[in-house]
Amino acid sequence: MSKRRSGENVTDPGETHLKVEERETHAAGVKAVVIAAKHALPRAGVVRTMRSFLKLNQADGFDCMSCAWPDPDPEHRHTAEFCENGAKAVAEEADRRRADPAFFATHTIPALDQQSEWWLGQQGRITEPLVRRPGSDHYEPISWDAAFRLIADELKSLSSPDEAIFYTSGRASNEVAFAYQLFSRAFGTNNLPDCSNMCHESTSVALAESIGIGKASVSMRDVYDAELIVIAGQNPGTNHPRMLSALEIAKRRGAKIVAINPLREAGLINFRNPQEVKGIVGTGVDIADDYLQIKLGGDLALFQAVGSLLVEWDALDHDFIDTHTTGFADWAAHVAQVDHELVVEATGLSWEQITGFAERLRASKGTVWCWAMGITQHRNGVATIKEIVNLALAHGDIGKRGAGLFPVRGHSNVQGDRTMGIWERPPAKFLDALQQEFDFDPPREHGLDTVEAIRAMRDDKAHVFIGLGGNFLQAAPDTDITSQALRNCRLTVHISTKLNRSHLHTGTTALILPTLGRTEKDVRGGKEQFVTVEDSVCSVHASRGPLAPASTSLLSETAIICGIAEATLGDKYGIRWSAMANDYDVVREHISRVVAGCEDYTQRVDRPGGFVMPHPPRDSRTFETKSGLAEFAVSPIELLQVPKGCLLLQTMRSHDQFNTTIYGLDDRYRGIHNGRRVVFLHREDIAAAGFNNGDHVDLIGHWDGDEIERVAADFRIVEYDTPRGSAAAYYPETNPLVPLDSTAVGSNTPTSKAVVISLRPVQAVAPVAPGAGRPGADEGGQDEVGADEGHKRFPQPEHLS
Ligand SMILES: Nc1nc2c(c(=O)[nH]1)N[C@H]1C(S)=C(S)[C@@H](COP(=O)(O)OP(=O)(O)OC[C@H]3O[C@@H](n4cnc5c(=O)[nH]c(N)nc54)[C@H](O)[C@@H]3O)O[C@H]1N2
Ligand SMILES: Nc1nc2c(c(=O)[nH]1)N[C@H]1C(S)=C(S)[C@@H](COP(=O)(O)OP(=O)(O)OC[C@H]3O[C@@H](n4cnc5c(=O)[nH]c(N)nc54)[C@H](O)[C@@H]3O)O[C@H]1N2
Ligand code: SF4
Ligand SMILES: [Mo]
Repeated sequence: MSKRRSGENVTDPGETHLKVEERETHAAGVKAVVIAAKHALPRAGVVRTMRSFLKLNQADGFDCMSCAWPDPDPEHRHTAEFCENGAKAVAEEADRRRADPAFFATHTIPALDQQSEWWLGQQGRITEPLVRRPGSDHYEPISWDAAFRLIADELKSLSSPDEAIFYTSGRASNEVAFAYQLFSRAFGTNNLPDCSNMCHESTSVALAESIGIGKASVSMRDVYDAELIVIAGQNPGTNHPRMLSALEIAKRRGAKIVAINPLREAGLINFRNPQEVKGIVGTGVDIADDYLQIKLGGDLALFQAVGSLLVEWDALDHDFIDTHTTGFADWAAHVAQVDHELVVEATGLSWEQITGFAERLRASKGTVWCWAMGITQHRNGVATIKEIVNLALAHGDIGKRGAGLFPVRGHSNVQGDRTMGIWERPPAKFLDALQQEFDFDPPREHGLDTVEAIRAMRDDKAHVFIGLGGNFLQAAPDTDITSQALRNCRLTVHISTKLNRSHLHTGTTALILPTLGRTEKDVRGGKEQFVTVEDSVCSVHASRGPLAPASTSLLSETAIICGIAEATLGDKYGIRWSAMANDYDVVREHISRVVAGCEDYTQRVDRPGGFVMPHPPRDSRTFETKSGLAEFAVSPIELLQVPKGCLLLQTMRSHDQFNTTIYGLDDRYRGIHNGRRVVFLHREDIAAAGFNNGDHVDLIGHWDGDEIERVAADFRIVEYDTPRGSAAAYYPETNPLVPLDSTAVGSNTPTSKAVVISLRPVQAVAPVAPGAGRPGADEGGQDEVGADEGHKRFPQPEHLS
């Protein structure tokens, strides 16, 4: 087996011609439209492209499966109500290419594992259920019935239901999510980890404790009407592109915007709306009025400093504080003690910048707070979000027009999946309702989250892994450990649309169950079915795919889950699995009786625009917390101790990817073309480490919790406008560096935005383990030989915490 390093990835044609240009200072514009068409037409063809684009995000069409940004009201929608990245997501799914059984007969699993993640996705839609039998190095076709029986047999052979893991990625519809959690609990476990554990879990935990519900307290109207919008740790130009249209409206109505981000992201600088003449011929609209280029992980300190000023100036909503909150006095006393020097050191901002931000808050009568992964994926993520809540409470910015908390969710239905019970720590009320409806005792003990599930599989405590969508191996931290964990299983099952690396690091037996996507017509029981989803502002609506399925053998996700459940449980508890599989109204009837806020679900979701879930703080300023009031929280500021010679690395998305799905090799807003293995660094950090712009380096991860040397090999240095000490590179190539045990306090979310690394010259010989993003990731295949060789213990820098 060759020992090619992953930086020399011969399968990505452009990668060897990596080009670094000036970064762009505006987002979207005409280029976005051209690029959307360039992606869609060759993959999906003209007819499928037109047919799908005309139905994308329309009231009678399908919900964009990319991000969870909400749609405008039905009467305010354009004919083209989508963005460049929504178009790329549709094109990726509407792909005319096919990874059929002949493809899998030609390519062995080890050979496929030598290809890049991008290449795997380019092989097209999977058309038939496939099995990898013990000892085989091929996937081969299997019938649906045989696949369901195989899963049932493995599940029934476990000594405890808790030895099974039921993972969910946030694209799953409400219907399948409900059926899946029902199956897991009827089987006997709450082991329902999901992508949320790696994503907005810090938000869910912090908001539940502070305001009694883990969701956004705003509507789109609030965004339009805000006087001030704070956008912290979010890159909407790439990850929620239509948010820019909403910001444009708010700006034209006079809103001010403060961006808090280590990087000057194009979408936060200027936006040219391709749907308006002004956006095509004009200079667009400037987005951020103030841009605070904060150091990684400095937000908690910043928000506490701002809090101290609001208290000092008495810029407070005393009515709101007195009527609706508790803990104000303790918080005010705490922030009054904030150490200015510590704040300046933690944030890298000047006191003037911090005061300027506080003045904007003081002046604003309605502030909307937006945040995403730059806040949640830190050790102090939960505390930071509670600090955002503190500021909103101090200013009475909850349950008021033009104001509120707006965690902008990632996957299009990640929020809905939680509402439907995909949660390893389900609330007792939910389980009570489930018990009432189905007449069985659901397990009450908490299940495993993503990080705990990896440990359980690694340590031989869990033996079956089922993934409802997603790409667990590449999304999870510590790629090598996750690979080992999956390989330890007796059975791994992936319900997927397209090939990804999780299919290639298999248990003893493995299944790929191909499914219909959102773009596709779903006919069951002679009736065209629809599914439902919930967006970031709690709006629930229907989605109907317009295209013919990629293969006649595909089943919908709901049919697959009900099929597995029926094979495993038969008619235990009298749950009518086939009735649910054949008519999703049956699932919705159950939902309407089990999920609070979903009464009369079937009728209400099928109206144009659907309905909005209840949210007590937003609707009536009521707070279902322990105290019955909104709770101020007191959190100490912990300075991240980065050892000398080390940097903090954030792992983020390029403009040409959706999570682990790589659409292409460009990140044009950041000036990167034809490659992904780049590390963005401050000029002085490059020099201090003894390198030059353009040099190639290995990234070495440091974590003193264990003995592994973590390496991501061969990254090109790109000098970039980022604060000193704060580096950036793309996920998932850098996931081998993210330590499994380094997680946010309170939410257990991997700290993907604060990985301690150092740089070293690219080493000529680096024996490698399989797993994308690893040194030689795309090359190791299933060659176990390389797995541990050469992983010498790297001397741990002092004071590493
Ligand atoms: N096209 C596209 N759309 C997507 C996705 C995708 O991959 N592609 N993924 C979807 C998913 S699942 C999610 S969760 C969202 C993710 O959406 P984002 O959260 O926007 O995603 P990231 O690329 O991780 O970007 C994090 C941003 O936070 C900044 N940041 C990092 N650390 C810090 C910090 O310490 N403080 C502050 N203030 N800022 C920081 C980074 O510079 C970057 O701008 O997008 C969703 N939408
Ligand atoms: N280092 C680092 N790691 C991260 C992050 C980070 O910022 N940095 N972000 C984290 C975040 S926010 C998230 S949400 C997770 C994402 O983790 P996941 O949700 O597990 O990963 P995705 O890449 O979104 O999943 C892509 C796969 O989903 C399958 N798929 C696509 N459409 C469908 C469908 O309609 N149905 C089914 N059944 N399958 C489908 C395809 O096979 C595709 O390969 O990653 C996390 N990991
Ligand atoms: S903003 Fe998000 S949901 Fe809307 S079209 Fe773009 S990718 Fe799709
Ligand atoms: Mo996410």
